[in-house]
Order: sequence, then structure tokens, then C-alpha cells
Amino acid sequence: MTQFPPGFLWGTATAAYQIEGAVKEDGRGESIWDVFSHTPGKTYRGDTGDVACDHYHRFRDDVALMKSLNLNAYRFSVSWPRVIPEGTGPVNQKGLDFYKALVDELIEAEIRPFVTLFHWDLPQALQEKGGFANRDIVGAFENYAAVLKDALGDRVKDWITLNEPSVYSFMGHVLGVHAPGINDPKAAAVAHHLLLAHGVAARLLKEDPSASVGTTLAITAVEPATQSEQDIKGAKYADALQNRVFLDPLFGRGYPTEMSEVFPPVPIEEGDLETIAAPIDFLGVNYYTRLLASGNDSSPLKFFPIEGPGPKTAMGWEVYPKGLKDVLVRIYREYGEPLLYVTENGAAFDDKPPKDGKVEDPERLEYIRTHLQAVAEAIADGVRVGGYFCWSLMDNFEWSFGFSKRFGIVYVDYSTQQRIVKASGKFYARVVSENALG
Ligand code: GCO
Repeated sequence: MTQFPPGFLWGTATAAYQIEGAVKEDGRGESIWDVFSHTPGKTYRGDTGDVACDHYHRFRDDVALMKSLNLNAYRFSVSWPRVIPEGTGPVNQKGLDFYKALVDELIEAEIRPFVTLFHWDLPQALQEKGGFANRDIVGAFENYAAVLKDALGDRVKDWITLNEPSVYSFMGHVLGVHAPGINDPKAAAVAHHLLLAHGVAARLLKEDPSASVGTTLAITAVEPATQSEQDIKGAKYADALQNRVFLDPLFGRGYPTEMSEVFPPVPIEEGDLETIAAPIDFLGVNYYTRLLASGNDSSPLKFFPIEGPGPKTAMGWEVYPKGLKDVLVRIYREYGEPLLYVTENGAAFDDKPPKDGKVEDPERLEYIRTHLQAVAEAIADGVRVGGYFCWSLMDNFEWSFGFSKRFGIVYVDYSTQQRIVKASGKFYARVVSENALG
């Protein structure tokens, strides 16, 4: 039996655009993901988040579902355009009311809300002014944070400013496979403005001394493909560009030098690095897989990823639980021992349709079990990990993959919106109730 510390938080994570649906209801404005998903060819079979899991209408049932799984925390995101339809300007009271009702329902169920302010669904009106490439976004974000603080701050104490700024910057603005679908190496400016937005929002939210404020990064366990000098150098670039571009400035170290070697210069103004390094109470770590890097001086990023030998999920991501322990230990030791939460971890597999009301997903169950073991090992090594949030509560809109990839521990039948707890969900519920891995 591997015991977790008393008070350990057990949750699941979701994001607004991936589950809510109701994109045109109650005054919600348009987001860049509405535009992107409705652009032909951008998502699998043209799937959109128009309905998704219909969580906007079913949130009470979904909270009851979490309760039935014994969960004591829930990480969700607020849709900026639902709350401020144009990004700046008038506030949409009905949008705020939805989140107030959700928070009330969670608290009633003794589930602690962790609120992510920005999980990629930028108001389209702001994108039309340049989005995160335009420095003005920082003021808009601060204002949005203030609106949420006023509306929810009496009951929400755990805030996550951003989700995975790396993915938003690079998949959205260099590769163009996520909204806003731009191919432009100016992504370094986008990354910088995201970090600045984080800094100003963190400072503001922390005016409440009882608030706990952090941000969430996608952290990849980077390893050299071989021990050759070339690959070790490649891994250094991969780590700098994937992880340290965000970790270093957040913890007051400025940007890694590798960044300016491969991207145009970051538009840093005086005081920016101090703003970005505003004190935080925790760091959220999203972990899925490792990156095996092979060095190559002539490739634009100085490395290319090579396929690892382990089993793969339906995303083609290598299952590598040891990497989760490694990244937790590494961040804790190298960045001043911050409190860490695993804010996302989970796997897509091609689940078979329910049979006799059951969904058997042994691979996902094993993925979660081995990754929880890795978390326990990090804790045993002295790392402060405050909680674990499985991605995801239920199958949902997996961005450009639409509904073709299922990450849930709860199965969603999209034709009826029926939810069925998968075997992995039942397993997770047992771990939570015992606060231990059997
Ligand atoms: C992410 C996002 C999630 C994804 C998940 C699986 O962090 O990439 O937070 O929205 O759905 O990671 O790809």
C-alpha cells in the first residue's frame, strides 16, 4: 500500500471549450476556438465545441458524478468570452452566474474549485486586435482577472492564471494547428505577453491573502536520444524551448539563451522580468510523456524528436511514468522548492463502446496507476506535491482531434450525453477513498 499525505487533493481537470457547449447562449461572445473549429479542415471531421459535453446545462449532474467518485478538488477553466464577450468592456452577468452556480455546487459537494483563467479560448474580438501578439492584451487580462476575483473570490481560493502557455504560443502561432491558427515565428512575443499577463493577474489575485495563486505549464521529460555529444546538446535545446522558456522567467531567471538563438528577440521592456516573476504559491505541472531529442544543428530548433521505445497512447505519445517523477523532482530541486500540483495527467485510448453498461479501459487504468506511483515516489523523495488532477473527468473535445480522442475516466456517449464511469474511473475513485495506491 502506497499512502499519500493527509490532505492530498484528488481531482480531475477540464477546460471550458472542451466541455461546456452552449456557445451561443446567455450572451456568450465568440472565441478563437469557435472560429477555428468552424474553419473547414482545421479539426477532425469538422468537429466543434458547439455542444461538446453540454456541461453548461448538465453541470449539476457532473458535480454529482465527481462526488460519486469521491473527488475533493476540481480544476476547470472560465471561458473569457462567456464572462466578457468582447474581451474588454461590458461584463455578461449571465456568464458569471453560471460560474457562480458551478462554484456553489462544488463547495456544497465539498469539492475544492481550482479555477484556470485562460485555457486558450480567447475572445475573438481580442484576436482581431492581435491577440497575445499585441501587448495591450496584458491590461485586458488584468481586467478579466479582476472581474473573476470580484465575482468568485469569496469562495474560490485556488487560481491558475494560464494553461500551458507553450502549447498556446507554439501550436497556435508557429505550427498553426491550434487556434488562432497562425504560422509566424513571432511566437516569442506571444509567449512573453502570456507571461506578463500571468504576472499582473497573479499580483492582483494575491491581494487576497487567503488566495493561493499559480500557473500551469506543460512539462515534458526531455532526454537525449543517445549519450552522444550531439544528442545531449539537442536535448538541451529541447528542454530550453519546451520547459525553460516558461520555467526560468517565472522563477526570476529570465529567458534561456537558447530562445534568442532560434526565435526573433523577445520584446522585453523595463520591469517585465520582475512582473513575470511575481511571487506564486504553487506551480501546476501537466505531464503526459517524454521527449527523446536528437541533436541537429541544421534543424531550425536544433533538435528533432525521435520515437521512444515504450507503448503508445492513441495520441502516439509514449507511456513513460518515470518521466513524471523526474520532472517533479527536477523542478522542485532546481527552482527553489515550490509547492507542486500535477494539474493534468492522463491518456487517450480507443475505448470500445460500452457493453452491458460498462467500459473496460485497462490501458488507461494502468497509465493512471503507474503515474500515481511516480507521484508517490517523488513525494517519498521529499518533493511537496499537493494534489493530482487527472485529465480528464470525461471524454471531451480534444482540440484539433475533435471527439476522436477519448481522455475521460468517464465515457461520454455524444448522441445521448449519457455518462458512464469507466473501469479507470472506478479504480481512481478507490484510490481516492483510500488516499492510497493498493
Ligand atoms: C493540454 C490541455 C488539454 C488537453 C490535454 C490532452 O493541456 O494540452 O490542457 O486541454 O486536452 O492535454 O491533450
